Amino acid sequence: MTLSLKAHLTGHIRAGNIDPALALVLETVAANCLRISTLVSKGALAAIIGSAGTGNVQGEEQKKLDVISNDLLLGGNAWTGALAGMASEELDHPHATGFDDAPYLLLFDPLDGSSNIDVNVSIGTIFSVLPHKTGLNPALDEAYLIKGRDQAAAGYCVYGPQTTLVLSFGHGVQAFTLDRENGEFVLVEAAMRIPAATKEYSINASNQRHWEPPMQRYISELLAGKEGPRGKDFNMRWIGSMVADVHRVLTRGGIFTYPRDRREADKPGKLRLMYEANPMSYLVEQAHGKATNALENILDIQPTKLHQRVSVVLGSAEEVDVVTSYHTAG
Ligand code: AHM
Ligand code: MG
Repeated sequence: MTLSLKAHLTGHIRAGNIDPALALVLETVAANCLRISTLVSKGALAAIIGSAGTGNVQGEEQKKLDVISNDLLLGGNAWTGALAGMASEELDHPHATGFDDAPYLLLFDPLDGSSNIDVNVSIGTIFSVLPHKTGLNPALDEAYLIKGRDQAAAGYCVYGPQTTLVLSFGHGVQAFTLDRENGEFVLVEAAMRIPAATKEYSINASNQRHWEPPMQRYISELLAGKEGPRGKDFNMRWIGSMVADVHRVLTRGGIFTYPRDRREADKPGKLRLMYEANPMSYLVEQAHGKATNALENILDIQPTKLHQRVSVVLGSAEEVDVVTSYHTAG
C-alpha cells in the first residue's frame, strides 16, 4: 500500500507528533516544490534557462530559475495563515505575510545548485521552518536569528531523474518521491539512516590550495588510501549542488564538506547557515549522522546575521569526528 505525504502527515497529527499548522506548512511547501519540479523538467521549453540579469544580496548572479522559484515559494506559501514571514537566500530582508500572530517562519534556498541548472544536472529547494516568537516583527531579520537546534522542521526537494522530497519534523527522516501522473508525493523511505562509517567523500578539490592545514591533512590522508594512515581506499563524488550531494550522503552515507578557506578571513565558508547548513544539519542528525563547522555542532551556532555563511562538515559520524578532531586539536 502506498502512503501519500498527506496521509503520512495526517497520521502524525493523530499521533500528536506534529501540529496541524506545521503539517499545513509542509504540505504547502511540497505543493510548490511540485510546481518548481514541473518547470525544471521543461527546461528551455519553459524559458527558465539562463541568467536573469540581476544579482542577489550576496552579489551572486541570479539565474532565471532562481528568481522564478523564489517568487513561486513566496507567493505559494503566504496564504496558509500558519506562517508569519519568510526569508530567502535571494531576498535582502524577510517578507511578512500579514499573519503577524502565526506560529511559524519559513526560510529557503529556492534553487540550490544554480550552476547546474543550464546543464541538466540535479538541483533542488532547501527549506527550514522556525518557530515565530510572538511579539517579534516577522519583517525584521532579528525574528529569524534562531539556532538550528530549534527548527520545527527542515527538508529539501531534489529535482533529479526523480523528484524526491526529504523531510523531518523531529521524528526521523522520511523520503517521498513525486508520482507525476497522480500529482502527489509518495513515501519511499520511512527512516533514512546514515551509516557511521563510510569510504566516500565530497569536496570541491579545486580549492585545495586555499584550505586550512587540518583540512589539507584530512583530505591527503583519504587520498593516500590503503597505504596511508586511514588504511582504506576512499572514493570521491562531487555534484556541485549541495542538495544532491547531501541526498547521496543521506541515501548511502559519506562525508560532505564545504570548508572555510584562507582567501577571505571574514567569510567563514561559502554555504549559508540559515538556508543551507541548518536545514541539512537537522536532517543529518535526525538520520544519525553528524554536522559541524569543523569546530562545533552547526545546530548550536547562534546566528547573528540572516545571510551568515558557515563552514560545513556533515555526514557519516566517524568521518565528521575525524575532521572535527583535526581542527580542534591543540
Ligand atoms: P547556490 O545556492 O547559489 O546554488 O550556491 C550553493 C552551491 C551548493 O549547492 C554547492 O555545494 C556549492 O554552491 C558549489 O559551489 P562551487 O561550485 O563554488 O564549489
Ligand atoms: Mg544553495
